[in-house]
Amino acid sequence: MKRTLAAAAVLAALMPFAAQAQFAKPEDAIKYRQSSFSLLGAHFGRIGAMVNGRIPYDAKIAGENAALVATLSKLPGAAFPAGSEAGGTPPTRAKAEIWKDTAKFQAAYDKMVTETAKLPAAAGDAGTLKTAFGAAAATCKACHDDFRRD
Ligand code: ASC
Repeated sequence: MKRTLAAAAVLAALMPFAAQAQFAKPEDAIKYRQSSFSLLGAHFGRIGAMVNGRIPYDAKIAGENAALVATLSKLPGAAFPAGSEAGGTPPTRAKAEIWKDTAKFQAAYDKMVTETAKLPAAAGDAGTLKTAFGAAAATCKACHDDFRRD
């Protein structure tokens, strides 16, 4: 058991980009990324509601949601293995461009991770949070425009 764990730790350290190996089937990857985007959107949306005045600003709640967003943003990126594009089941809005221009997709994704990572530090001040939220939302939109079907 101990040896298995040690071997797993070594493998994990050596293969930081092997996360997609966790998906036995394309549909598992699709479900994983859709679930993580759904949670990401839910917590990002709570910050959005605050900075857009739909609910009162609360630094503690903003901070909690920002921390979740910063963590959740890191999840879906590893869940776009080849073969998980649209056309199979479950339905996905992922465009073929993701696999045609992987570098562009990765760069757009990385921008989102970078901007959402700034939210926790920004959450303590309503004005700062609004600016950081806007920058992060722009990275969401950029990726949706290029890589997600309507
Ligand atoms: C959100 C959310 C997104 C982004 C995007 C920004 O609140 O869930 O996906 O903002 O709509 O344009």
